[in-house]
Amino acid sequence: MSDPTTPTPLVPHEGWHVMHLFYQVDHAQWALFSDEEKRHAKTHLTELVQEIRATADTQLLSFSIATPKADLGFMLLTPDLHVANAFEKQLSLSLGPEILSPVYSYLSQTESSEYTPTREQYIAETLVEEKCLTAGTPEFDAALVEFETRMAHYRKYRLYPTLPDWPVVCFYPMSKRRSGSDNWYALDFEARRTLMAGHARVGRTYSGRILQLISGSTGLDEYEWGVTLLAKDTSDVKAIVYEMRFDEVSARYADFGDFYIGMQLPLDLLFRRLCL
Ligand code: 76R
Repeated sequence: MSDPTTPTPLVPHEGWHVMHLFYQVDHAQWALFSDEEKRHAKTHLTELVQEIRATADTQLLSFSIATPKADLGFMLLTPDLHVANAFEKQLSLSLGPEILSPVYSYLSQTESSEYTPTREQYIAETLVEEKCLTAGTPEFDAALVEFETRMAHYRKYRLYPTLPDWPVVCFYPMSKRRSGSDNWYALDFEARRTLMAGHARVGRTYSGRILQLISGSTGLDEYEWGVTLLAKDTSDVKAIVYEMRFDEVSARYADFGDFYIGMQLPLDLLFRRLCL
């Protein structure tokens, strides 16, 4: 028998739900609070954040947003959409009614890529054609083991990432274009795979400087993917987005939404930054 007070979990068959939440602080309402009420509100939000971070398979990044597009941002990753939804409603109300107003939000899911090279492709295209290795040699076998290990790690990261506390968080939504001769969805799989290999080649040159999480949102939100880039230096964000614009996948086929730049901060610093 299902319990009517606890809905059946809405957990994707693979991956997690991802919510990006951006709020503005209503300082006029906040100013009406007594010092005691302000302290109480901040303690309440702090406890809620601790509760969310203590939930299994759940991550919550908190950041201050640069420019008045928004003040405060959260990125929530958790398997069950009911849990994400409950936390999101609680976060919105956490400082008291009318203090945090949502200005932008985005719902997506972690996903594995349909363009990940298969073992057969890697053998034929990389080991044999590119590296001229012969099957059965120790070099060939070592390269294959390295590939399998890297892929296992990669598949796990795309679906179940652990996001680091790198200070810069860049978020923007994007779609692949469907316009006249620039229709990504009218290309056959091999053409898309070749183009995506070029995209990944550019991306890999930012290894160690940019950590990207591409979460899928087709049918879930306005665009088709949420792009989250973590960095230690804003110049790397600027450089990768610029360089990718020249890559055919972005130059011909990408449409973008609004960009948000946040700085991850622990809550006490975040409260001070937001003048709360
Ligand atoms: O994930 C991987 O490392 C495998 C290769 C790869 C895929 C499949 C990859 C690599 N990406 C993939 C998929 Mn990407 N990516 C973006 C953007 O601003 C822009 O122009 C585009 C936004 C950036 C900055 C970026 C960075 N990527 C995708 C998809 C899904 C496409 C689909 O399924 O049709 C999108 C929308 C997308 C967009 N990408 C990388 C990067 C970086 C830095 C890498 C290298 C990661 C690494 O190997 O270290």
